[in-house]
Amino acid sequence: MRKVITYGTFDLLHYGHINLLKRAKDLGDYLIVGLSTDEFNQIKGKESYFSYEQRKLLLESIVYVDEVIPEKNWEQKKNDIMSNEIDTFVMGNDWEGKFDALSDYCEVIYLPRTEGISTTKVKTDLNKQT
Ligand code: C2G
Repeated sequence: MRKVITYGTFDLLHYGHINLLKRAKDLGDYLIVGLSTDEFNQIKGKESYFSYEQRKLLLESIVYVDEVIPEKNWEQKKNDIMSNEIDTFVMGNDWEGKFDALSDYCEVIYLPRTEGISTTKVKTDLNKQT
C-alpha cells in the first residue's frame, strides 16, 4: 500500500485544495493530511476562519482523504514520514524546493497550484461585496 502525506491549513475549503488532494491521492492508495492546528497557524502567521476541529471535519468528509493528523510545528514532517511509513510527500509548488531534504526519507513531489483561487482571494472578494 503506497502511502502519501501532505500538509496545510485548508481554511475556507475550495476547489484548489480539492484538486491538490485528488492529485495527491492519485499518487498512492492512502492519503494522510497533516492539518495545521490553530496554534501552528499563529506561528505560520495565518488566522483561519474555521477552527482546527471544523477544518478537520471538512477534510475527513473528502473522499480522497483517509486520515487527518495535527500539524503542530515545522519539524514534525520527518517523524511523521517515518512513523507512518510514507512513500510520497506532496505539496503545491508554491513550496517548490522547500522540503527537498525530506527526499532522504521518501519521494518528494510538488504539484502545480490551481490558478485563480486562494483562501485570501475568497476573503478579499467577499469583502468587496459587503
Ligand atoms: N493549493 C493549491 N492551489 C491553490 C491553493 C492551495 O494547490 N489555489 C495547495 C497548496 O499549495 C498546499 C495546499 O493546497 O499544498 C494547502 O494550502 P494551504 O492551506 O494554503 O497550505 P499552507 O498554508 O501553504 O500550509 O507545512 C506546510 C504548511 O502547513 C503548508
